[in-house]
Amino acid sequence: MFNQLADRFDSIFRNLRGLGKITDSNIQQTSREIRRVLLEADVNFKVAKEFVGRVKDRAEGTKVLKSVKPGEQFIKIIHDELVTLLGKDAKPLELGSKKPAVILMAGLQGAGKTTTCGKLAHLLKKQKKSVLMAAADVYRPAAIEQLVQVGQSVNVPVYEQGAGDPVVICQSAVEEAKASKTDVVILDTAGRLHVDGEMMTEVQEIAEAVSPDEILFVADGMTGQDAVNSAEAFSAALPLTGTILTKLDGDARGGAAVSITSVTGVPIKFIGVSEKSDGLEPFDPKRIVDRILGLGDVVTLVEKAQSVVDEDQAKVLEKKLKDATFDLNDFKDQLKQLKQMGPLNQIMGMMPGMNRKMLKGIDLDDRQLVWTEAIISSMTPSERTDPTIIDGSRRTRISKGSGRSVQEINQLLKQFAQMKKMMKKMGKMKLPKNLKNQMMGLN
Ligand SMILES: Nc1nc2c(ncn2[C@@H]2O[C@H](COP(=O)(O)OP(=O)(O)OP(=O)(O)O)[C@@H](O)[C@H]2O)c(=O)[nH]1
Ligand SMILES: [Mg+2]
Repeated sequence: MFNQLADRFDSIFRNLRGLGKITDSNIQQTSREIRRVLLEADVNFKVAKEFVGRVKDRAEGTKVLKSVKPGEQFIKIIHDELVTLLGKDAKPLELGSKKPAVILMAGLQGAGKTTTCGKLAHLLKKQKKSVLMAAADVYRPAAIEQLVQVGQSVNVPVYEQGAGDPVVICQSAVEEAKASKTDVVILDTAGRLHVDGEMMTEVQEIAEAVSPDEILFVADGMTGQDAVNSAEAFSAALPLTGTILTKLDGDARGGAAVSITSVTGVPIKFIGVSEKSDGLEPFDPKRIVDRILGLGDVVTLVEKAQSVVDEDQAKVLEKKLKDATFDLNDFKDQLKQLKQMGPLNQIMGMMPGMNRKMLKGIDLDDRQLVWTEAIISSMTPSERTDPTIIDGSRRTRISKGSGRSVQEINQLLKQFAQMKKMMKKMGKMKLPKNLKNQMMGLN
């Protein structure tokens, strides 16, 4: 997600970091580059132009400051403006106090409404809320069946009347939820190929009939500017409370995500990042910008780390790191924990200071974790404790024992050395101690 934007900003920032002072000419040059990067990512033309204008104004206005490194100051300006562009603060669902809360989903055909109903239901259930979904897409024969299946996969009931009147179906679903004291009703409506009058009228009628707490516009993030255009049409017809951009796991260039809030004034509340029921992430502008700008999504990483790291084990590890007795046994354990956190590329990419370029040198094939375990298991205890004693003949023996090539064993030993180095480096980073420890899996 946003890989292209991330790579391009990475190179702009590399130039900026070296700047001893900010001059008119480097403001001009950087502005031109940013504009090009945004347009290439399919960001709305007007949005890109205004963005660059604001960055330029601020950069010119802060030329005199001497206390911060000029280049970094410039980077901070770009960072802040991008956060503002994406909506500044995370906007969670607002479900009000009445029961049931009603969520209406609207959007074009194939945008991901039905899938997203299931994802939202899954999320709400995790928050201990009871959920009912209603099948108000009565036009496509398979639509009801699809929602029923989605419901089964997340263990949420589906209200349906077959091919009835969508407005009546929604009203009845809300009544049913009221009777059964259900917390939230999610209404899955029909999509059309293009924004058309009839469809708008129907969804408006539904909105009037059930006065939803949330009217969420679901847009296919892969469609770039089209998503922005249809969002404009929908927000003119309905009092939208939020947007959900789907399919950002694909090769979406990010343009829709960057433009949609400022064009429509409607905040992005969630993004869809997989087809699965847990593939929905709250949209937090600050986090996304940190990801795009390669500053590392520390918060996400910390959360992931927290969910898998065993505390007692971590304490032992902390001591070992302090005493410099961290060895290949611990390395094996660490790799196991990394494996639990998700694909390695993704995890490493979230670490501050670890941009994609740095990762290119390191092989992050997930299968390698299994092989690595095999190699370490073929070592003697003293070899694991002190890998420096592993000479040529020991390497040959380990290779035979593990069924992996000597070259791979060399690579592993190199990787281990790299990891030790990385930990040392992280130890020196200027981050709050508890945060740093969490990133290193220490608490
Ligand atoms: N990769 C990926 N696929 C998604 C995501 N969200 C939805 N999809 C896929 O997009 C396709 C369409 O999704 P639906 O949920 O059926 O879309 P819809 O808006 O309900 O479509 P209609 O009911 O025809 O209007 C399905 O194949 C989904 O699996 C996502 O976040 N990532
Ligand atoms: Mg659908």
